[in-house]
Amino acid sequence: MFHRFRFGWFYEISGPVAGTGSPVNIKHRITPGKNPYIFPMDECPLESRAALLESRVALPESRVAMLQGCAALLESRVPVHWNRFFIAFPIVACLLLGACGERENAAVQTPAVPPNIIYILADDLGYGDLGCYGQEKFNTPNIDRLAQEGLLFTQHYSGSTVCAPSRAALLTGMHTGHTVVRGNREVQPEGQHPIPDSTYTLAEMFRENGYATGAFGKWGLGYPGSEGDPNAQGFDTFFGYNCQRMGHHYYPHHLWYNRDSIVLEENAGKLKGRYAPELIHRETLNFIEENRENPFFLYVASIIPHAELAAPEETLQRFRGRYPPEKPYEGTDQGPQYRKGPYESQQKPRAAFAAMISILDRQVGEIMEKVRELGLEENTLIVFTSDNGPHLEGGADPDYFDSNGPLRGYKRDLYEGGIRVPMLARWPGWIPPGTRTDHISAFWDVFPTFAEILGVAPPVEMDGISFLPTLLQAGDGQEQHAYLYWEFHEQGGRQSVRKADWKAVRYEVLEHPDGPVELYDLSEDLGETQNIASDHPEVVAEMEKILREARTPSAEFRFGG
Ligand SMILES: [Ca+2]
Ligand SMILES: [Ca+2]
Repeated sequence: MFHRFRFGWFYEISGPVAGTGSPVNIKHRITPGKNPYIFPMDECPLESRAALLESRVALPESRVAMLQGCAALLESRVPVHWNRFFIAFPIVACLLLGACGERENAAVQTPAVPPNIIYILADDLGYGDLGCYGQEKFNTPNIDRLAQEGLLFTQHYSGSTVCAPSRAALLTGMHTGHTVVRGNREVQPEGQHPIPDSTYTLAEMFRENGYATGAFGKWGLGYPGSEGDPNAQGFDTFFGYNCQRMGHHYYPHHLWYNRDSIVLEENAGKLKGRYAPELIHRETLNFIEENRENPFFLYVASIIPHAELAAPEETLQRFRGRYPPEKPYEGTDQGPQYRKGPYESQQKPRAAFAAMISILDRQVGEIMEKVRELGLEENTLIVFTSDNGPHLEGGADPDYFDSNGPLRGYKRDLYEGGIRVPMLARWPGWIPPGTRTDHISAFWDVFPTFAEILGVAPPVEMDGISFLPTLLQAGDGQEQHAYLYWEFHEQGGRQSVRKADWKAVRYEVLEHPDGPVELYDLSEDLGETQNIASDHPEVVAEMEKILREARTPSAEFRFGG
């Protein structure tokens, strides 16, 4: 007789193993949802000697009973295999009983112990800005190591071509035709338009499943204290810039720790004593350290390499003179707007850009090292990506660095260069090292992917499709998108759709909602150089239909009045 339990909490049990007297001390994180733990409770005496030592919450009766059963089971087993038993049993039971939930793809196995997830998001890092994606003017050895030890995506897309909507797509699992925040919308004096309380976020899912949740870096989805601020949307801990406009400044006058404004005296006035990315990074490492014993979701939203282009002198000097001729950038170095949005001057923008990426690369290396040092490597999925294509601001010279690689366009474009981004995923033992995939995926797929890893079904409908089968290289179980859709409300309004290898782009949407559509065949023309719309009227008609139907109207972000 089998009993089934569904839960998701961390606990620790210890006690002597029956027949041997050897002590066991087991830290075990119960997998929630999909992989139900099934124990032959009838065989387990409830008066187990094992004790529940630690739990993150007060456990209901049923869970205590389960834990006792679980501990009793331990006592009745040969000690050496207990860990294998715990890892293998749920998967086997899941397959035997068809208990993997409603997912069609029941073949994908996930670990019994829920992994930590570290999602590192660079800001405006282009498809060509990493060594493993072809960058030749500077090196990114640590980030490249994620590729060597994991999986490289060649066709991953950001949520949008600018910050806020891209992150909204990430955190809601919805593309910009459905998600609430579809553009950068400022709120004065500090912050952006909030995602509503009713929005179910990725962080809320993790928290509901017993994870510690931390966001470090740049937020941009709700001004401090609003219903959209990180603490209101599922993050236990936030440290960094609430406001993405304030994130233009690498020596800010203050940062936010949850809802407290932290004044940085070292940066008072025009002082540059504290480079914020380093301060935020230190807190990021602390978060990993503090949560070593329990599952955590860590969202590292770096502000690098977004403008302003600024790096501490000791790093900058390593790159100074390497990229002549430098064209100095003249910014705002005083006055009422100083450090309130406009970028500061930079004499060596190319060197500064390369220096900043070297800082990001080192920080990624230190995160990997921290995970290794704490023995969490095999139980931690690390994802690295960027929120949109390379920018042209603050003196940046993306053509010089070939920051968009073979793609057309930059940040704010809906050509590939604005939205196709690097993505790397490392998870030792689960993701085969040194692999690549051409699977077409986007930010709104991340939520359902992580949900599948947790074995839960989020309570809201999403546009995303889990790419877990691709991550685990689980045969042909990967479902494909019918299409991907983006809309962008600045610069006259823009829309685009990708369907298989077809790419349609429409600009000037605000003035001409039914204006002409450009059509490209990415299999032949990755750089989107030949508009072949006139050769394929039937494809154009199909794409126009998608551009009409992929979106719901938004009061905040309108097209065509
Ligand atoms: Ca960005
Ligand atoms: Ca919410």
